[in-house]
Amino acid sequence: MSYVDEVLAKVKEKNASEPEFLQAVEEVLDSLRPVIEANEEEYKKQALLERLCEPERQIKFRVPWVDDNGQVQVNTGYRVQFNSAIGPYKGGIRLHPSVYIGIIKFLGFEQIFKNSLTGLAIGGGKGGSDFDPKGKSDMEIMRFCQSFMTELFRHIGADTDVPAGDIGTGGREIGYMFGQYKRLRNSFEGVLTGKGLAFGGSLARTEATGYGLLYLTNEMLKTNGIDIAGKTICVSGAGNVAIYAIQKAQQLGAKVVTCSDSTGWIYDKEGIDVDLLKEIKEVKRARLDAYAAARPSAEYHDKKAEGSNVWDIKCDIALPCATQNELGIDDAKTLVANGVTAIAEGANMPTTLEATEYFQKNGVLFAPGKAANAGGVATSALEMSQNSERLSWSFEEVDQKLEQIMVNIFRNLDAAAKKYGFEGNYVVGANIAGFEKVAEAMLAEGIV
Ligand code: NDP
Ligand code: 2IT
Repeated sequence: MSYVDEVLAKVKEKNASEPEFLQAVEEVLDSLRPVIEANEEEYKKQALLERLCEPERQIKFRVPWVDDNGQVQVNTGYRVQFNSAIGPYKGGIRLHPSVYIGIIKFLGFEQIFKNSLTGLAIGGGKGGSDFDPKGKSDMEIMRFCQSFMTELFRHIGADTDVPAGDIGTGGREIGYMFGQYKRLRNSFEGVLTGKGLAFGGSLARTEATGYGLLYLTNEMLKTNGIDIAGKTICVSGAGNVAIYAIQKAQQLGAKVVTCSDSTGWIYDKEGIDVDLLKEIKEVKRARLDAYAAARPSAEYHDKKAEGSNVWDIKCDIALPCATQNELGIDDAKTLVANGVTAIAEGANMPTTLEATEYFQKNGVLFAPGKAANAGGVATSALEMSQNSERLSWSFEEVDQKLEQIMVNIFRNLDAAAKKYGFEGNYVVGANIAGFEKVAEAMLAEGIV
């Protein structure tokens, strides 16, 4: 049995109840075969892959808080500090009822390679809670965030571990968490990213993941002789990533005709009105049916009632920007039958392994999330740089750096794929390009 298969078998046995983590590990280790085989003896002796798949530290804690009726509620908090070989742990905090250790581990594992791909000095981590922010008042959100930070603060720091946003955690939540951290530590430091502009946040961080997704997609298309202008795009999600992906796609001359949330989706034949979408999602925090009610060109579809989703709409480019495993094999078949030419993942692991393989077999360009959505964490690292030098850069300066980082990521993964004989396989390219620096650092730092 090869070293990769040996480790895969061990990881499966040890983490049998964590399917999302196993899915992420399987994709990465499978891609790494050519690199591992070239160094098999040394990597095996050093147990490099076993160490890579075992988090350096996992923290699980109680988060008690009081709701508006005076009732005490209890949630579970997590922080997985996965790998610090190339920099302090860095990664978001997810607040969603589906959160359990397997979700945080899959996200933390992906983050190791994503952060390495940015070319910046950030290690991999992720955190979260099974808390559901939907329907909660501002004060309930604040009390939850304060209680969450009352435990988390002792494990993080500007040079140790720097959390940020993810599903359910945006500017409001980061503000409350930052305030509580500062109070507990009596220290004003860059311990979180995605902060408000008044207290150390970076211009363009809000837009960064969505904009970065389009910068990388555009570079992938250009490399393959395709012009994004005039193309029809389907986006899923209606959160931070989706909104700014739609905005940048439109700036590049494409037409985005869909978006979705957990209950339903919109088909707008005239193209999504981003200002209206922002008003509904960022200001009113309402459901998407409000979008259709305000826009005659839009149709609202109820996901459960119809069993349909955005992937049923014919498009040239599909950008899944909601959540893991939201695009399965049936969706992939529909998209291919409708002539899709490119997929780029704004979300983390939104495409199942089977669907990914189907796209690749059918010649569809496929940019994996750890490369395509790295603009968010890259700009978080730029926020850390600004905090360290106590300066703020202009929007244009941050945006230009972001674009350059995304173009470099694409060129690096394209080159890595070619170097190992997998030209055009951007999944293999991204995993190898992300792995190389982490492996070099882990070997140089000894058995730790
Ligand atoms: P938001 O919370 O802002 O938005 C998430 C969107 O996805 C919402 O429209 C939400 O609908 C929908 N969604 C969430 N969970 C589910 C679910 N289980 N089923 C169906 N729809 C769902 O999160 P982000 O936009 O920040 O994150 C979206 C994705 O991008 C995630 O995979 C995240 O990990 C990834 N990502 C985020 C980055 C960032 O900087 N924020 C950076 C890199 C990746 P509803 O409102 O109804 O719940
Ligand atoms: O998945 C991700 O890369 C994020 N949620 C952003 C992490 C960060 O530290 O900005």
